[in-house]
Amino acid sequence: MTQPANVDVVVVGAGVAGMYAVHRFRRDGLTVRGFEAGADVGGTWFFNRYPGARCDVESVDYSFSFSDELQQEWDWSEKYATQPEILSYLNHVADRFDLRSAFTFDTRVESAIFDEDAVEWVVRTDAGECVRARYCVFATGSLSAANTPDIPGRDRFAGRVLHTAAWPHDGVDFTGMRVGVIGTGSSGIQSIPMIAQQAEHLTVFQRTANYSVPAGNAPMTDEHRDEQKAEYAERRRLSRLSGGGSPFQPHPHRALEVGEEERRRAYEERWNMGGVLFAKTFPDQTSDPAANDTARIFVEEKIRSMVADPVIADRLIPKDHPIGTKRIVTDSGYFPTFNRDNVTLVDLRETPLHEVTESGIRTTGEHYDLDAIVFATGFDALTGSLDRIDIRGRADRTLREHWRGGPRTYLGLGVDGFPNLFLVTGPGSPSVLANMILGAEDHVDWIADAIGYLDRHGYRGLEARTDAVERWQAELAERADRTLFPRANSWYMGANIPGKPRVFMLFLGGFATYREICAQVAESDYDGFELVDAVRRPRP
Ligand code: NA7
Repeated sequence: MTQPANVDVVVVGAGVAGMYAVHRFRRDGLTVRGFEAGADVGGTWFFNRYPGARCDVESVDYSFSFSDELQQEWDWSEKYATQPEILSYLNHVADRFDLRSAFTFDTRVESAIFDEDAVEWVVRTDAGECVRARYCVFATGSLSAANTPDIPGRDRFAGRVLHTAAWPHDGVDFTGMRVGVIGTGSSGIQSIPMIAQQAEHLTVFQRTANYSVPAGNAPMTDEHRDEQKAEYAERRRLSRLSGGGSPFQPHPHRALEVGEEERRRAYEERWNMGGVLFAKTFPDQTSDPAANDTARIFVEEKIRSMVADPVIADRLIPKDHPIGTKRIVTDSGYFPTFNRDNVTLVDLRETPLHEVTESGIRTTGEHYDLDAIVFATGFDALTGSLDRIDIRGRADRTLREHWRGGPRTYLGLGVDGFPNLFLVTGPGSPSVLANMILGAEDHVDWIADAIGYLDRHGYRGLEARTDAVERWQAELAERADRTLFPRANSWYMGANIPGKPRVFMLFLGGFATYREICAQVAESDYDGFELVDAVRRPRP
């Protein structure tokens, strides 16, 4: 079927955000075209198929809330869903709401250029198609532009080279192979135990040790599932009142307001709940260095108890960032993996990476013979996927140029000089610091409501005002400066990509506060946005 070349909205990306965007815009009677580089829906979950890939938010929370029928009919099999299960869920959603018909797959958007006279976005793809739209919504994901570091000799290696974020669809059999994994973020830490079980030998190249908490994963019993489904509405309500978009609140007291025994009990409880939630045991854990230290000491003890060799344990204990200021990884058997005879840990702080050779990796210490190298080296987060598209706003100004000093947004939703362009869960929003599905739903709903408002009032669009962007950027910085987050060389800070401006890119005030701010802006007739009016005079 021929797709229209003129629509109300173009949606870029068919991950969770783009999928919901198509659904919601269509429901509002808007015409939509979607473009997706992958061959099907799923975004992150389509590409990141490495062994052990799993969400670090409980499956029951990391799922769409917009349809209660969908919530009730889908059965999660585990507390934390694996990548294949999440992808089959997203496929189910795509089928159920006929989302694929709006998307053109295997197609990258190459440019999006604002036509000031027509007040339209002109979107061009790598297939040579050109579509005009009143609004352009970038649902391009926070972690979708994979980062492969430029290690000398990278292309010389004769064995297999893999990146966790572009994993082959038919899987990889490491049996009998000597495998090297570079990187110990979530992707490395999740895949290392699985690869170790299969490979003849695994060498882990660690630049920065990372905090990781066992998932405490478990199969979902029928009884537990029924209970969760019966309480879904309440669970969602609590999630929306929380800091992280899941129905959990930190301890009511600050870490040092309680005695040693209570503090230990609280940490133990969170440790047993599993995963990333450990970072929010106490409300001041990532803002007060003394509180942070109590969490650090607790986790260090845990790591030492899991790793037999004290020298290896010491290498695995992070030294250079406060706990929680890089995302705590949710793992399945990571630390005990280093007790295996077929696993070697190479600390790149002691012996830095020197080069990739035809037959392996050479550090300043020695050469490691390898049959496969796995890059688990992360992403050009938050801005990378947008940077790769030629986006031009008023006066032909590129977004790349506009963001040269770091991303600048209003609410993480709009950009000054780029009318009718919306970002979903991008820089300036809580993004990955909160439940990404609920966050994406909120953003899409906010955008759809805004379009509805503009249409009802005869406006042709809206544009973030520069003063509002500056106020928002100042607010992000002030909130970050009250915490320990800027101390870490994290991807939140852009610190993992050489040359990227060092700016804390996210809103740290929590999910509930952020939702409230966005709602207030909408209620105040989009305060901070200029309304573009072809029919009436501009708003004073
Ligand atoms: P991350 O968390 O960015 O981890 C990437 C890892 O790769 C990290 O350990 C990096 O070390 C390491 N890395 C990156 N470049 C190099 C070079 N040049 N040499 C050695 N090691 C390197 O990405 P993930 O994919 O694991 O996880 C991203 C998010 O996805 C995660 O937080 C969850 O939200 C889901 P570094 O720490 O920079 O020293």
